[in-house]
Amino acid sequence: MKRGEMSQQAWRILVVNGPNLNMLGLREAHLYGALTLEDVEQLCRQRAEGLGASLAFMQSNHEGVLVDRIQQAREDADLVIINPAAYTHTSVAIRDALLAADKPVIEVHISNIHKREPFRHHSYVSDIAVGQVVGLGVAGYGYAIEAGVAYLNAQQQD
Ligand code: CA2
Repeated sequence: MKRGEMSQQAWRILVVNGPNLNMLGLREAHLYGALTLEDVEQLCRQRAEGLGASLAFMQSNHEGVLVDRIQQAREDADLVIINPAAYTHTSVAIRDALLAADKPVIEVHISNIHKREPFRHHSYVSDIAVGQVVGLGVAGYGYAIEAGVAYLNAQQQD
């Protein structure tokens, strides 16, 4: 039996959040909505649970901490969902960690980065990701979990 199948080991999803996302729901609600990061974690847990997947959820304001956790995904995750926040547009280190982890990646942005300032249009992650969910609010995390599990199930058929 394989991962993701009933009564077998669940797919292991890691959700990574970058700097300042701990402020969700506390400020800038016009851009990022009224839900807190705790609410987002709850949403992700419910969605993952509904799909029979396990979930690890983290946030850090520190690039090295994010790099360390992403590297660990090589051992303890099947899929990485990441909102690198401002590091999206600056961090070769996070890109390299994702490549080193060697797991499928889905990139999430709460706001539509393509509609915002030009410096937000480039992502160091998008060309190494399976796909991107942008501009759909925090619901995008749930969509990413659904799409990620569908992707893993489809890969397993090959
Ligand atoms: O839209 C997204 O999800 C972003 O990744 C959010 C980042 C931004 O730098 C990216 O360009 C797009 C910013 C996260 C900051 O989150 C805050 C939330 C509430 C209050 C202040 C900041």
